[in-house]
Amino acid sequence: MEEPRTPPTVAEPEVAHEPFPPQPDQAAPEVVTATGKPTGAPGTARAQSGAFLTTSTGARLRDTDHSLKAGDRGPTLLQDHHLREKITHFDHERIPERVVHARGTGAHGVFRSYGTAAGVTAAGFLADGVETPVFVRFSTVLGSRGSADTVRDTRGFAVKFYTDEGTFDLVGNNIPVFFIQDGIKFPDVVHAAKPHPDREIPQAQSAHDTFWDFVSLHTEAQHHTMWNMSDRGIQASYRTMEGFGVHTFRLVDDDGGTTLVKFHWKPKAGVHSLVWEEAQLAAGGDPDFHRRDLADAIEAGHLPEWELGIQTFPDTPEQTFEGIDLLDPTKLVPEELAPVQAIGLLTLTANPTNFFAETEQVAFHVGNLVRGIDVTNDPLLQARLFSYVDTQLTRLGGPNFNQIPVNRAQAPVNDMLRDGYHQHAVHSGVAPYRPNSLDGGCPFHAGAQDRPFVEVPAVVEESTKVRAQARSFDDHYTQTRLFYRSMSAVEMDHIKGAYAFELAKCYEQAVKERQLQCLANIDEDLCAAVSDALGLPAPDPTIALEDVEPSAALSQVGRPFPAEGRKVGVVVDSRTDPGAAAAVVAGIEAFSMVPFLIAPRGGTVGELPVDRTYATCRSFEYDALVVLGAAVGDDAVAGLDARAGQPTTADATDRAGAAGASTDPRIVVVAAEMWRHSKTLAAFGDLGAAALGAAGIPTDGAGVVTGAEAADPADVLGDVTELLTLHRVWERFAPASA
Ligand code: HDE
Repeated sequence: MEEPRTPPTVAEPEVAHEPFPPQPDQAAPEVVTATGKPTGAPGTARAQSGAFLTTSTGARLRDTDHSLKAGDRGPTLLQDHHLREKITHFDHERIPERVVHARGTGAHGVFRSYGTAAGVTAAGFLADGVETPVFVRFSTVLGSRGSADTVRDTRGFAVKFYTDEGTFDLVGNNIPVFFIQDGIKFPDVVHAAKPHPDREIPQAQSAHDTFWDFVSLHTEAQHHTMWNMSDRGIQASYRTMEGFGVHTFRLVDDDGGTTLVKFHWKPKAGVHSLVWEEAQLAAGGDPDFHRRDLADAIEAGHLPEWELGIQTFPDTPEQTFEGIDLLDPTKLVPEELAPVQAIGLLTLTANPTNFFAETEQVAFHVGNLVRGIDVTNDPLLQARLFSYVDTQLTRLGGPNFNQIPVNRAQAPVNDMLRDGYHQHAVHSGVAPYRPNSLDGGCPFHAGAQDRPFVEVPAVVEESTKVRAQARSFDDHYTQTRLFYRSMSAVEMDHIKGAYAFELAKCYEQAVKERQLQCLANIDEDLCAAVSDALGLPAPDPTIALEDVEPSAALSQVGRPFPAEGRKVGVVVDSRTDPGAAAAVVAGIEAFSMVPFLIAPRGGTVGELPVDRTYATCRSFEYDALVVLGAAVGDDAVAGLDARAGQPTTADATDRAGAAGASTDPRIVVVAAEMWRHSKTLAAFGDLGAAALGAAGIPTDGAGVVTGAEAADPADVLGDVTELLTLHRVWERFAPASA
């Protein structure tokens, strides 16, 4: 039996006991056998047990700190089997990281179907009210496993539904279109986007020559690249990120009727991004920013939610909708033309118990389909159907990766696949072939009444074997322009800045000029702004620019979203009344947001634990900042904190404790950055206002809220909450494109 968790003690614990159970916010996949049979065992049944250190075969060990030697100063003996086992296992702890999407984070959850798709699909898990356990992995694409979370990149959004009719994986991204139209180019685009092969730089970013060389030569990549250069490339958190299945899929109903669909994930918390400077600061200040945010939110009970939605299209022989080729993965269908219909709710409910066992070893596959959901001929999807199984063979070391706990189906499995490395199933019977008589004919083919997976018969028209693609794939610019023209003025400015930054990081003049030509074919104003920033002439378009109807759904700005779960820093100093600090913290919690108490040094303020000190707080962590006072902390001057800029002039008598003491330079930096990043700021009393003033922030500025009494903070916090529903104080950006 596991021992209940007790708090750590300073002295080394000496009373032997069983391992602690996982933390309350953690879960593990249901314990099923390697062939999907429920065992009824608790989630910890797979964990280690016993109070004593053992070898991997269970022999108890007396000492693991000293190797076996010929005398205490002598050489180590080859016979030390414990040393050799320990070192050998350690030597092989790493497995190859994913060739793309190496950096990721995962969570367990549940998907509850609304039943609204039941008319178009036979999928059992999409029937009304059905609840299905899921595992979700979010990722960046380009960076190595240890790279920073907030780099400019596409994000993966992969969901494994453990349905009782087999596992369905929806392996999507946060951008609804892709770089390339044919999977055969995937190695090429990834080679171009990964670090240069000679020096292996830059890590986890697209701001380099090979990337821009590729996307300017393969102009089908321009649409996806435009999304990358927009705020979508630097999402604020995984919780506030949309997801897309990208390809068109085919839903099949019980009568064999088919509907083409595109899948969408819509975050309940809204769609929000960082600004570029925040992304850069976070990449250094907290490379785990998104990973931490997700895990903290789940632990705090602010469970992230997304609605799954579908856009539906008639399954016509042309497979187009309103002139848009549904098989071209570089095209989206504007929501104004085909609204997204909600079909269920995903809630992330628990963090993994062990990162490697679950998040690292999870293996998604676009071919993990269930009855009622099938693929189309999208040439990108077709290549993926091969790649995802193939890549696991080396990454997870053999063909039995679906027997790893997180990958096990939670439906009965009888697959006739046998043996191979790391076989966990103890197969009974002698006849893994069909038909057989020796095992009584088992396994049997499922009949129509047994709810089998159905490949809908589809006409393959008489055709010629060619290496080619449909002419309808040739327009690379109209939707790129559509996206750009759908942005708000501020978002357009961010896009211009992103292109200017990335291209300025390229060394090759030809690459910059070629990409400017692409921009000329997208939008004149965008091209002019980026050309100007690069000090290059703006080229003329080589094609006629189409008039496009902007799609409001593509912009992230303008719609209010709930403020629940947003993060609010609360700055106090040694003069702050602990009761007032407690009232503000409680008030933030009452608005369902997450307070971070920031004090000059660690410990407690009254009863409240300090979450961040002046030395550890950073602006990018908070959506809003509430200041009660920020007198210079004792350690600020002597340490000449690197964030302080100029050394403060405060002397010892002007430090914390003295009324009217100067403002701590670290809080000045935090507040000034948050002002620059158009975040909400609030101050209580003269001391709070003085601190904002020290950061050059006008207390009557847009998105600045002030109150007299921190002990009665409800009005101020109500205003802060209201402002946070729009995410940023957008009017503080002065858009050049207005
Ligand atoms: Fe992937 N992709 N991909 N991809 N992809 C992988 O599978 C591949 C594509 C996506 O969290 C790999 O297990 C090819 C589109 C996600 O574990 C690999 C092509 C979309 C993840 C692979 C694509 C994706 C992957 C690497 C072009 C969005 C992370 C390791 C034909 C719809 C899943 C692995 C996770 C991972 C191949 C294009 C999404 C090599 C060949 C389009 C979210 O199999």
